[in-house]
Amino acid sequence: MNSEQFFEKLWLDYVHLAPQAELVRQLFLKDNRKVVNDHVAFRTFSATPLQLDNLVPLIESMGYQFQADYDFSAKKLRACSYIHPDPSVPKIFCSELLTEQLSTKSQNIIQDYTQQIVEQPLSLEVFWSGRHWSMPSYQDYQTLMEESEYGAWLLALGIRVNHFTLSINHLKSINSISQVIERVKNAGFVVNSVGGEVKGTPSDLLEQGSTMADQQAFVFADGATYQIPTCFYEFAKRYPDSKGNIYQGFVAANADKIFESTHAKK
Ligand code: OOG
Ligand code: NI
Repeated sequence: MNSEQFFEKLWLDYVHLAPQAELVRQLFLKDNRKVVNDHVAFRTFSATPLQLDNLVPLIESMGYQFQADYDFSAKKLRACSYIHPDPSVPKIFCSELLTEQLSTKSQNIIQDYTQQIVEQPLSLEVFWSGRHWSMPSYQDYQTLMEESEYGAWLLALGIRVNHFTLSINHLKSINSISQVIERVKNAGFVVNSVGGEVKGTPSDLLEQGSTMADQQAFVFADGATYQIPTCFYEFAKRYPDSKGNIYQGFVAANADKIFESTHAKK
């Protein structure tokens, strides 16, 4: 599978869960020939057959190279980013919930489901495979949510892209992130305002913003249906470093807030 086919599969899975993504893309297709994506992101559970270290060889099999790792100790997450030698191929940001750091109660909930994962050789299809366990009960989802919104999201949604990221650098008619966010808000989408709508500054070499995730109805194990956050769209503008090279990395302080795009709207 080439990277174009890979990202097509990801996009189809993603827009199915977040119809807003196609609408947001259309907002920028009006006056741009195409919308280029900067990166996508995945989430997983540590200490399972789907742990980050087991996904890395698949990412590397597509030609990606390790870029950096990140720690989010308050959220009990770690993450790695990967960059492709072809600059037109989106970067990949992959995080995992450090389940061993959670309370016994949360660990037991996660274990009840992740023990259903069938251990098998992984292929690229894992990145749109969703849950490898039964739909949780709403009570387990909510109990886990109290300690980790990320954990609850992952328990309900499974392994799949949680956002694509529009590259503002590649837009023809708009070049500031605030203009991008205005257009998105004017079209009626809710924007993540954690720490301000724009995360990062030109001196961080990366400015980012995002929508709040779409909500979709899921039938929980107990038969009840609830609307829960699914996936969101991000916007990124990169700046050149002192040598004139456009910064390609991530900024942990920004990422920490972007994670909250799948939190329940307060
Ligand atoms: C990833 C959040 C971080 C970024 O660009 O810094 C991120 C996630 O929500 O899984 O996307
Ligand atoms: Ni992102």
